Amino acid sequence: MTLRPILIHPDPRLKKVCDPVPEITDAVRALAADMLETMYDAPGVGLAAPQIGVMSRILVMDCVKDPEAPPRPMVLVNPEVTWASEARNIHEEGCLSIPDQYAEVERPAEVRVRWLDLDGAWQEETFDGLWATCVQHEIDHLNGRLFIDYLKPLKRQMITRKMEKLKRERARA
Ligand code: K1U
Ligand code: ZN
Repeated sequence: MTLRPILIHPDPRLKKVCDPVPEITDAVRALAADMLETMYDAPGVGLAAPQIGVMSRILVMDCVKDPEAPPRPMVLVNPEVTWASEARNIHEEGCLSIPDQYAEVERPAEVRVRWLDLDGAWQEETFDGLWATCVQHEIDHLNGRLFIDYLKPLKRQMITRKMEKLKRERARA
């Protein structure tokens, strides 16, 4: 398993729609293992393939909050939202590609999602709470959308400028 560098916004790869995965192969399983390792190391509760520069529809997440509870690493390939609740939820979001910036985003409180697992079998599950927020945030990444795209233009611009400065500083270091 390998830790992969996480792209920082702005980056054109974070704005692109990702390609469906045609087949579950050992390469897909190895990529998923790298993504989980990278997510836990960050640390984060989710990660989408384009955040490590891979333009494929794969996301990983683990939103178990209780440190005493066993982890629940999930890998979702070609995920699709099949149902979204009318009820909405406002949750504070962060993004590993936009470090140290947080904002409230309103989304459906519950979503049903269908995806391919690493055995090539279709799975379907309804998510709520942080799981629902996270899976929607990650599917947005697969469609080239970031949580700051939900914010007012001025706030989005302010965050983008901070990230440009961070990238310049990191490039100099
Ligand atoms: O996609 C990403 O950039 C990961 C992101 C997912 C996410 C977080 C919160 C709401 C929606 C989506 C993160 O994991 S940011 C880091 C974070 O939230 C966290 C880090 C350590 C412990 C708990 C949470
Ligand atoms: Zn993100």
